[in-house]
Amino acid sequence: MAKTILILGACGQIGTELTLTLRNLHGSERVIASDIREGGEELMASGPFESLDATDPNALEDAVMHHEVEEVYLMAAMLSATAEKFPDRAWHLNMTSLFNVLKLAKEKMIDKVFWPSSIAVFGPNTPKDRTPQSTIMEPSTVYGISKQAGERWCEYYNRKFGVDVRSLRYPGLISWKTEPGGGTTDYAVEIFHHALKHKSYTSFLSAGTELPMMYMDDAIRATITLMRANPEQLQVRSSYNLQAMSFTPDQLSAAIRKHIPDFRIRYEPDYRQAIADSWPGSIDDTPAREDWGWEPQFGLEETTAIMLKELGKRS
Ligand code: AKB
Repeated sequence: MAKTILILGACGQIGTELTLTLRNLHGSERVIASDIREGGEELMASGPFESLDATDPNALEDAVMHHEVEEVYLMAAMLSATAEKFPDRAWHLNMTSLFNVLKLAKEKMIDKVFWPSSIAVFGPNTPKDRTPQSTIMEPSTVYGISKQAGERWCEYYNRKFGVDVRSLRYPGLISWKTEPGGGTTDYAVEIFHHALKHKSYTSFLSAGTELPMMYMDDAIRATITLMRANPEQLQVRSSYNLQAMSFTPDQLSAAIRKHIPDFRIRYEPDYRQAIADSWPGSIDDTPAREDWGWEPQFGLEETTAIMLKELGKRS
């Protein structure tokens, strides 16, 4: 029987596009989308959906057995800004779901796992420019602490029990199909919606806050390429650094002004500024390039043009 893939958190920003892409590659029936709530129209119409809470070990095991699942993509998570408001819930969701999946993999009920980490694993004492793969990591956010702990557990389960778990440290992700929710990098998506609707945006990060970012197509391609890589190629079993582009709100607004000349941006930094200030401005992703051939395809200009074009069709 051909393999079945289970996506946990399929209705979120990454989960939606990952599910659609995997369904194109493997066929709709082979990719089970699951989440605690239903997703957008395109996703729901594209193939099977199961209501599933990734923190419930019995429900997860039942789904894995029932669908004869071989690969799990665990995309359910509470992101940085929301996690600061609900630390207990964030820790519970981010860690319990990971343990549930790792345990099933340890018991050989699943062959392969993808788990997303983040640039949030780094902290204020980390070198900010071209942050290396291995460096000081003292995350100062609840989300970052959960991602750093998760990375340690992934590596542990791989080395100790041979679990084939693979991971990427995603930067801020920019997409038009599904909006992000609860992240510090969300401004870089919100700004496009506001630019088209109001020709103005009030940024919750200051003008000069540089952060690593990536267009969603690059993120999906990175994820699938990593999952297809020969296991012997993969030296990093915590999580790979990944870089595509870095920019500030000021630079992004200048790129938008090339398409909408009267677009205006104002700055009213809030509690998310401290989170952004604790993260790197750019990432050194040499191990990802050397081990499995990572190379980004979208920069700031291309991303801006696509976002305005695609969102413009809807407004
Ligand atoms: C967030 O802002 O919390 C996420 C992330 C960088 O992991 N987008």
